[in-house]
Amino acid sequence: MEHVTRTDPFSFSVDPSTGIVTPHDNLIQRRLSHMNGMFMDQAAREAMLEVEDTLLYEVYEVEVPDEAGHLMVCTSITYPGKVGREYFMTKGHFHEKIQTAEIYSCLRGQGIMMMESDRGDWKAEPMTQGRAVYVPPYYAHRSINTGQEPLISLCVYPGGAGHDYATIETKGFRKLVLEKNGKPEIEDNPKWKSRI
Ligand code: PAN
Ligand code: ZN
Repeated sequence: MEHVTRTDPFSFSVDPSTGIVTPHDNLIQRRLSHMNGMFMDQAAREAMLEVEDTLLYEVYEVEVPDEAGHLMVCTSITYPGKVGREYFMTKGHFHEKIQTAEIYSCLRGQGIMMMESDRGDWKAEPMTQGRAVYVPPYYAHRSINTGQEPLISLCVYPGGAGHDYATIETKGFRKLVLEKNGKPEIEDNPKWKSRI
C-alpha cells in the first residue's frame, strides 16, 4: 500500500456503500477478541469467540501530519450484529488532548453515537445517512450499529488530538445500548465507574 505523509493539496474518494477510501494509508480492523471486557454479556462474547473472531469494525485512514493545523480524516465502518443483547460498537475513546472535538458525517446505516463527558454528562445522538454528529470537546464517543447494514461515517478531527482508550477500557460508558423487544434501548451500565 502506498505510504506517504501528505502536505500538498489532494483529494480522495469515499465509497458510501462500503466506506472504502481510495487511496488510503492504513486499515484498522477490530475484532471481538480486541474488545475484552467491553460488552456487558461476557458469556455471550466467549461463546461467539469459540465459533469465530468476528470483525466488528474497520477504520480507513488517510495519513496527514498528526499535528495541530491539520485535520485527521478517516472512515469508520461498524458492522451489524450483537453480542448478547448489545449491538456491535466501537471501543470508544476520549481524545488524548481532551479539548479537541470531532465531526462524524454518516454516509450509510442506522445507529447511535454515545457521548459522555469527563464530568459524566452523556448524550446519545442518532446516526443515519445524511446526518452528522458533532462531538464536542471533553466528550468520549462510541458509534453503535443498531441497524441491519454497515454503519459508515466520515470522521474529521484535529491533528494531534490523539486517542485515550484506557479510560473507557477501565471505567466504561455510563450508558449501554441494548436490544429490547426488537428495538434499541438505552440502559444504565451496571459496571460504569465515575471519573470524578
Ligand atoms: C474515529 C474512531 C473510529 C473507531 O475515527 O477512531 O470510529 O473507533 P475507536 O477509535 O473508538 O476504536 C474517531 O473518533 N477518531 O478520533
Ligand atoms: Zn475520536
